[in-house]
Amino acid sequence: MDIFSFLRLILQSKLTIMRPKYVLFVLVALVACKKKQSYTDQNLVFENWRIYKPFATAQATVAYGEIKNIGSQAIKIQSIQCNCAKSTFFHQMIEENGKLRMQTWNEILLAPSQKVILEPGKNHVMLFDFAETGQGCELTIKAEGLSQISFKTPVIERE
Ligand SMILES: [Cu+2]
Repeated sequence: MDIFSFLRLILQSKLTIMRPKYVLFVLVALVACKKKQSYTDQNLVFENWRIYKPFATAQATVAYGEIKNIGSQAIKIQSIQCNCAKSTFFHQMIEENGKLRMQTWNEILLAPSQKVILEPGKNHVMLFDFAETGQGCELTIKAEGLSQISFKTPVIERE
């Protein structure tokens, strides 16, 4: 069933009072499903990863996304690399004397079902000497006891 016949079905349904809310809910859900990319490898799920292009004068930039452990054992993530950057680090925002500063996160320990979220203004991936290769950019994650994980990551223009 395509989106339009699905919407028509809802509009023709007898849920008269709920109808506008329901249609809106379905539309929001459809948009959300389309937007969220996901990559799974060896009990790790990577969702919504994206790299931002550096600002014109800068060579350092950031990437954000989520990592979830869907296995039954803890996973220790040891490093992240990017084929489009000379060096890449997980950075944690920590508060010190009332000031926020970045600190390298040497390892991320994820308990079963635990998720780490890297997002603007908070924890992030820092990419130094970023340059696109024309082949696209990939992030590569190393975790203890797992084989290396790589996935293509979209590069987004700054607004
Ligand atoms: Cu940073």
